[in-house]
Amino acid sequence: MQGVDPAWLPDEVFRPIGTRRTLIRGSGPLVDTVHGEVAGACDRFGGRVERDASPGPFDLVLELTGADASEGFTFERGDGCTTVTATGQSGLLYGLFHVVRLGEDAFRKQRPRETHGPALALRMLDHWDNVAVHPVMGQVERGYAGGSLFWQDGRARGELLGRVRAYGRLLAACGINAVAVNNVNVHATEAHLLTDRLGEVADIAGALRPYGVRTHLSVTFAAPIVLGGLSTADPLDDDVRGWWAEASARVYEAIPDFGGYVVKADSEGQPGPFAYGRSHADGANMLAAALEPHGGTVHWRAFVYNHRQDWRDRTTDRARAAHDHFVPLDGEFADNAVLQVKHGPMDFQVREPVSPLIGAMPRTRLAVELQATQEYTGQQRHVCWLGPMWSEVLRFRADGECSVGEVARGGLVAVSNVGDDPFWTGHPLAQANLYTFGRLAWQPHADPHQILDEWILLTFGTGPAAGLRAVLDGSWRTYEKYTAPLGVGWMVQPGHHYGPSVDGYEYSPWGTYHFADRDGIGVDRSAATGSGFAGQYAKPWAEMYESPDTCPDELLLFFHHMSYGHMLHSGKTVIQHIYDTHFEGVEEVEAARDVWASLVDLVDRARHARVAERFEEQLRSAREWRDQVNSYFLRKSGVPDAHGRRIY
Ligand code: GCW
Repeated sequence: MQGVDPAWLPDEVFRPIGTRRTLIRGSGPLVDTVHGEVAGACDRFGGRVERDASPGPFDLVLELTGADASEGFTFERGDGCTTVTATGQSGLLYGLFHVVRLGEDAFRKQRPRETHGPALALRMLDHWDNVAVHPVMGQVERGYAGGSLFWQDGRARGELLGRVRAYGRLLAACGINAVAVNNVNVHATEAHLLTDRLGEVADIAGALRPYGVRTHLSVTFAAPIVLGGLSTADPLDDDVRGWWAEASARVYEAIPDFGGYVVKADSEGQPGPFAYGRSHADGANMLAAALEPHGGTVHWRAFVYNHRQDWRDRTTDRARAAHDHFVPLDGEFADNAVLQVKHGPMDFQVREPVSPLIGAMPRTRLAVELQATQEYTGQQRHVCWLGPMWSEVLRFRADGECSVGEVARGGLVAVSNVGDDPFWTGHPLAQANLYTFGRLAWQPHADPHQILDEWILLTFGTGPAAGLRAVLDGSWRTYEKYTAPLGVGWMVQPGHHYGPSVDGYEYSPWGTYHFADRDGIGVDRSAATGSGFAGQYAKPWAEMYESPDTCPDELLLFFHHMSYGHMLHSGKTVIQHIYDTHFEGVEEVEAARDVWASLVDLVDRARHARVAERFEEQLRSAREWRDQVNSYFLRKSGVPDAHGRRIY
């Protein structure tokens, strides 16, 4: 696309294929896509592609050997020929992108047959995109990459769907196979996508389909009322059930491979089953029943908590809410209902423990939701590569035995960080988060650093690779250092969530407090003396988090209220840790900015300039964080910095 960053698919990565002779065997729309990719590469680089029974020899054979829905493929190299086989069309497409990632290596040495396939069947991005620009949230809620990729001027991007197709291509190349195209907060205009504006959703689905990406839709629980004119949305009411069944049948007439619904119910003001005295299983199962005849799935979000809490009320702990609401419903959800759980118990802070709900619903299909859009991690003005955080989450032994990556049978979901920005993600380096998400969803136990290397080499080539690694690798920990300390979270400006405000959420109704006073800081969530949240975990974790002696430093203030003089496992006091990390964090941003500046001749101009400009803002903001946080705690505690540095 003219003027659009090719991201991890610059033409150059197709050179090894485009200079060779390829045979493609099999037929179907995705095989055509594979053919189109290879033919395009050959046009650019002078190679040749044939279909079906052409005489050889060939350097690469891509062969469809079946007609199933499998996404896996085999890869091998022998007798001077590289062969990819797949029994399903999308498997062939993923096999092609595997060859692209390997580059020249795919054609070098002999390789015995390897089998590849995704660990998780559903690898999905949720777009919080509105069709109409929302007066407060803008077009993309928590979006930092311009307007929506799907919706423009109040409609689906008609002739611009080429951009959507290009997006589908990028997603396929990192293994993502599903997209929800609108915000989970479903406003009045967007509610109609389910019915009279379905054609627009079908257009988007049509643009994504050639790359094996299925379309999902966020729907409002109140749809039977707001769209159907019924007087109730009670999930046990026959008319309501009938309405959903008919609406869903029409969706499948328009979009035969439609993925299903995403629902945010009884959450932050969205309607839900509580209004009718029904449970969330009743609500989810009603939608599951409507989708079931067509093979669809409902993704029901577990983000249910009291957002009108009185800050004086110390008996309510928001961290407990999802577990309290949903664990009693384990086993009640239909097979095609997936409970979608945020990875942490609060809300995408830079550091949270893994949600205890994830290990506590063995009889429910769970999907785990991550946030690629950097709402609380620098809003794509700061470099913050989230791979290590996500990897820690996915490897965490949720129930004491199985990892989150294994427990998430319903899939892995990320809130998208993409918009209509020419670099896709606002900050060009935030593309690494999107790519890493896709690859981790394919293989949750993959080494995130290898994934980062892969992204760097595809996107930038070898020249600036070492510099990019230096800039990105530790960037999440750097961000953590200069923002809220030791897992306590939240010290952000209310509303937009950018920049520091230590007490911004301290006296608010959102259930997000740090309780700092002159003696100490943190939230007592122990079972013995606090909210009892620590007791929601499976055995080894419940015990570990219960005591400050065994709680890991980085989560200490999430679980305990500690004095400033408390000695951490690191050998520093809480207060000295706060000072030190805030000074270090800013120094690390300065160093990263300098590394980036040194890459000026190795990175294309526009991209280099965009990142350089964002680094100035990151540095300004990091200094603001450092000085506000350090000054706040010096004033509260009266304890001076051991190194006598400047605090205001
Ligand atoms: O993190 C919060 C965001 C809201 C979002 C909500 C959710 C879509 O601040 O903007 O609403 O989470 O996940 O539903």
